[in-house]
Amino acid sequence: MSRITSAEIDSIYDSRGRPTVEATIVLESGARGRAGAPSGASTGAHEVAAFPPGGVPEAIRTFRARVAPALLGLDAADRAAIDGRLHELDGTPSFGHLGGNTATAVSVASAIAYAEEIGVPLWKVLARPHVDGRVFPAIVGNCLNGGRHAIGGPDIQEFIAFAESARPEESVAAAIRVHGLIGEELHRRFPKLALGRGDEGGWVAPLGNLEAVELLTEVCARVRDETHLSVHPGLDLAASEFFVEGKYRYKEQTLDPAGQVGFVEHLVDRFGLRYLEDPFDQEAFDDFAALTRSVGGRTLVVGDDLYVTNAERLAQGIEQGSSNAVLIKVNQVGTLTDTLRTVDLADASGLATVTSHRSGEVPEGWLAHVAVGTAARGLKCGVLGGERVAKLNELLRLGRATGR
Ligand code: 2PG
Ligand code: MG
Repeated sequence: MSRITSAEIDSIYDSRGRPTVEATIVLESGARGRAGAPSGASTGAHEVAAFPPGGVPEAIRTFRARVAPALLGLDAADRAAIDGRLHELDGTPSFGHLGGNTATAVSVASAIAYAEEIGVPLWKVLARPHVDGRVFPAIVGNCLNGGRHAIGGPDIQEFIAFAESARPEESVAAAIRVHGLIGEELHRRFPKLALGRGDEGGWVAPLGNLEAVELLTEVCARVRDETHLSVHPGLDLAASEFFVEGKYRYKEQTLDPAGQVGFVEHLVDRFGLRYLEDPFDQEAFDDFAALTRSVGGRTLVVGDDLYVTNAERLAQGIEQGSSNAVLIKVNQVGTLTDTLRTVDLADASGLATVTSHRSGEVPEGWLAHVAVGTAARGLKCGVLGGERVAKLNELLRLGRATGR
């Protein structure tokens, strides 16, 4: 038995310089796992709370007083027992007492410790029954930032290169190439401007929404020609962020929900988008369904704030036909057990899963193992910045381990 002999939590910083937590779990054998939890900016209304009301200090106090003693002696092989204990100790539906980030850090650190103890890579410990670790996700690489992740950029939050290859070396290189060429093009267009990068390492430039999609689309076509890979444009609109009093309020236009459906359909047709995340408000299951009916055969329609990795919300989306894909973020729902339950439901219903980072990240690579262990259709982890590259590099290592 892989008994937990020590459980600790401490404060670290995320890539935005905000405090978060990391957990260290040690087993009887001496095997140890450490994991930090990320934080979002455009958080969904139905996500679990990242921290209790008193923030990281309260999360740490509560952990030391009540959680650590209750984890000692548990078997790290029994994920359900560890994650179940976290829920019991929390006692709220939203990790309001312990904090979802504590739950994520402990859940992941325990899995890492167990993987080390039995001498296998983390992805194998997480692997769903049908997964052999040889299917690699497309890179969902955020190249231009807007919305809450950028100051002075477009309203749309993320302009994404969706790069596919059976070999991660190729898909990662293609996404990085798109990012680099967009930078070159921006320098050419704005020679006097000091360009910046947003929270997720994508460029920030004074572009309108359509100008930005146009630029992304041109560059994806260039990289497609160069590499002969499938490299297509995608967007995360994070539309809940600019849905105010029943209308989608862009700088250039204001649309009612029917207008927004039409606008997004137009974007898919005009730019050949292959990836479309959160094009509507987080409660708009019906509008998602209308869009999935019309363009779902040509593009991934992905629910992020809509589902918040929550199996009950996903079940509603499946019933209504709201999307053909779901974004998977561990700390939206708390534990790996909750996360994998949502993945299993998506798999059973034929929906694609896309494993995702948060805008405030930690420089760790475990997310790549979640993607490979669940045979995710995509890994959304940004393109540049140490905390993003950590995940891409880990994916490369996993690819090399299988000869890809
Ligand atoms: C999103 C994410 C990550 P945040 O909306 O998909 O890109 O942003 O972590 O701020 O919720
Ligand atoms: Mg999103």
